[in-house]
Amino acid sequence: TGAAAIGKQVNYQIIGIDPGAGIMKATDEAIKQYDLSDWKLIEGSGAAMTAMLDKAIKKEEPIIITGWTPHWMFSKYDLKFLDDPKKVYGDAEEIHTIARNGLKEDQPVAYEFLDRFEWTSDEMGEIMSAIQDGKSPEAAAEEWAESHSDRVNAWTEGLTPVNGAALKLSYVAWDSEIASTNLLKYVLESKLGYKVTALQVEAGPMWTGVASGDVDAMAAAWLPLTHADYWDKYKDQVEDLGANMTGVRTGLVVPAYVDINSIEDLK
Ligand code: PBE
Repeated sequence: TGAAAIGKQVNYQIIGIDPGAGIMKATDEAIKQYDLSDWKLIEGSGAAMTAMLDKAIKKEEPIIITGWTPHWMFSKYDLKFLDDPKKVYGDAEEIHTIARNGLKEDQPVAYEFLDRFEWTSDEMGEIMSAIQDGKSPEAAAEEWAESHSDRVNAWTEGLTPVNGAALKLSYVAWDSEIASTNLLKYVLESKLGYKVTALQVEAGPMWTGVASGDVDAMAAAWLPLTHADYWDKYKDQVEDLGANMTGVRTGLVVPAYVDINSIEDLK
């Protein structure tokens, strides 16, 4: 392989995910800024993308995907981000927790817990890998919470459980968000007395749900860049509870055996 050959080998296709994901908009922008007009971004889903990645790696074929960390694929496979000298995929991204306006007054216990919640990529990675190894998301979240009670206690300390109040969270079926949302649901239910509905939706409805007040909160806002469009549109109708994780990253990702190192090499 090599810079000149890679386009032909992968049919000038970048394997994307669901169209509402911020990484898809960023990749459209990368195609413009790096002058990659021969290239096509293929829509699909996180699950379809990882299935194609697995297939390519088994055959040692080249593939280019839209990828991000934290993600279990980086522990399962030897992968690399392509350099992004123009910083189209941003720099220091964070995952924020976003609440509906009024949650603080209506559900102060859930609000305080969500406000305190923050963890690390490695911690999220433990839940993601357990799910990848065949555990249900619910069981993986429970097992993590029960074996990290020091962490869970720090988020719930001093909060008085409620008596079965309903709470709605929204999320997208990205592996990272499946892990975080199931953990929040487990802690809210088992430690704080809520009855939680976790609504799996597309990225747009995830944001509009919280903005309209139909949904109480979500923990899947990638900022400042990845979800900048959504943030700009809804920032006055939601409350940002700050980062629940720092040092996250998005970009174009290839198996380590693919012989290019920069998005510029796709030209
Ligand atoms: N992601 C994972 C999302 C945010 C979480 C990077 C695929 C995106 O909107 O691109």
